[in-house]
Amino acid sequence: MTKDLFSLSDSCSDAAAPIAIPDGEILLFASLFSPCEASQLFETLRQDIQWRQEQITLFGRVHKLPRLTAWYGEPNIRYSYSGLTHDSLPWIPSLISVKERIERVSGASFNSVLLNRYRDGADSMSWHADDEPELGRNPVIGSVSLGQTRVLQLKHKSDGSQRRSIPLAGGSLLLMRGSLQHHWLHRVAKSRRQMGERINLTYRFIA
Ligand SMILES: O=C(O)CCC(=O)C(=O)O
Ligand SMILES: [Mn+2]
Repeated sequence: MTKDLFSLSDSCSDAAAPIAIPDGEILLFASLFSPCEASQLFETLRQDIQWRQEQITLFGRVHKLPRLTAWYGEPNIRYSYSGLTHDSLPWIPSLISVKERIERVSGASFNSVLLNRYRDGADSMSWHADDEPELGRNPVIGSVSLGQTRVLQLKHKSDGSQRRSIPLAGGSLLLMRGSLQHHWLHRVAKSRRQMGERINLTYRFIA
């Protein structure tokens, strides 16, 4: 009986709920990390990651990116996002632990991670798809959230009636795969509500 209860709670943390969506696949592991693990990880990453305030130039004007970012992974991996190109910083143990956990439940392999730190509700990420050529045709993106719950919004590129909103709580893993990046855009919108800090990690495989 006790053993059954233990295996029940194990399978709970690894339990994935598919989100019904055409033209792509999304799986949500609502609590892949326990509240204790998630809050330890949040503090560790807040301290140990080399967070950067990037700037982008739009129509000749320089803007601060509305969040802090960092890029880690295996050596010699270059990645471009928001018009910025970076070499990865070397893995640190906490990032490797998370990578191994999500590789185990997803069956996918990752060699790099983009980190985003949303300091409050004014920080955001605008509509985009993770469709850079170096990610390959149907990339698997493993998105781990820590801290404040924020809503990931999705909209279909050609069918305006198709929209989804997925609250991403601390400790969750969202897996995006199949043709999703081809057909859908996603964003984290600003919020006027009082919001605490959130860290999101998107693990990727760069060819
Ligand atoms: O913060 C999030 O949940 C989304 C992050 C994201 O879309 C990205 O890093 O490409
Ligand atoms: Mn994205």
